[in-house]
Amino acid sequence: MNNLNVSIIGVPSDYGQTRRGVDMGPSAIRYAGVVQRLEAIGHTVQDLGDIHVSQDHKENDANEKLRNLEEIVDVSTTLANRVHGVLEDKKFPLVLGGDHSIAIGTLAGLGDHYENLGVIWYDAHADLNTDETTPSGNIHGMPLAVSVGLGHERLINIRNYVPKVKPENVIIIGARSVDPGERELIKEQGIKVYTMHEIDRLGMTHVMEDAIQYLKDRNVDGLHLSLDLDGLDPLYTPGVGTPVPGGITYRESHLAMEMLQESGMVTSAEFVEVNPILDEKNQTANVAVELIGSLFGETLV
Ligand code: B3U
Ligand code: MN
Ligand code: MN
Repeated sequence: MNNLNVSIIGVPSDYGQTRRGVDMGPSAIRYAGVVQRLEAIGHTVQDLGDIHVSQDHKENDANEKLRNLEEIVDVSTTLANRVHGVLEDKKFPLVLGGDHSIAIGTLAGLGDHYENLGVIWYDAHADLNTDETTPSGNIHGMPLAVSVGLGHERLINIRNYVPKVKPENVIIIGARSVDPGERELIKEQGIKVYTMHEIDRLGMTHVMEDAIQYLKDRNVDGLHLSLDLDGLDPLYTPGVGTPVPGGITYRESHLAMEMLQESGMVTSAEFVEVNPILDEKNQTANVAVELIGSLFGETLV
């Protein structure tokens, strides 16, 4: 494969949900050897360190439908500008979370670099809530809605353009916990979803072949992978805030990463929701690094 210049950005933010610990995700993934893993494949890696995230945790949750809105707007703006800078330097952005609310910033940094960005959202959840539909007020349940231009105006306007990605260029893989408002949005916005039903019925090979062909037919000129570790079954990735049983297996996930690698289409990626406090001996961060290996072209023989 082509050797890439990969720039790693850590985002130690847990403001998108209420369980502490996911802010330590970037450290856990580094400790699991992400830099060495990429270098062993032959890539050149620059770790840009973590972006600044205030650790104040003021009790300013007066807005129960959008917890920690101010902090998340701050983190997203900083991250978006950092990601944009990495693309301008012609490097591959690899973002390490943090909870999934950080995708608001990642996608805000990516979207205006491409004419027609595609997104694969690998997740047990659809992350398509808005402040009107959210059952929890947790912004980590909203980043995909925000990125297609739906939700609070402070969130959708990061870097001053809307939307970051067209809904018809988004594919969700692994969904098995979808709220009623999200279901409506999926239909209304024409978002493509492979739930666990399709993965079981068709097999991961078929799902990924279809997904890749769909994005090719749409002529995407960039492809972002947003991988929430809760997309996998909690057997393999127990260290996540909202585990949902009946998930994607370890092997299916490796296959999916390998097929994305083979497609040659992926131009940026993020791995989110690793919570070392809830984890077993850093297992979830280790799986993240193994999947990163497959995504970036590690081969066995
Ligand atoms: N859909 C629910 C739960 C949830 C979303 N993302 C995660 N959990 N990780 C919500 O709160 O929006
Ligand atoms: Mn998610
Ligand atoms: Mn999730």
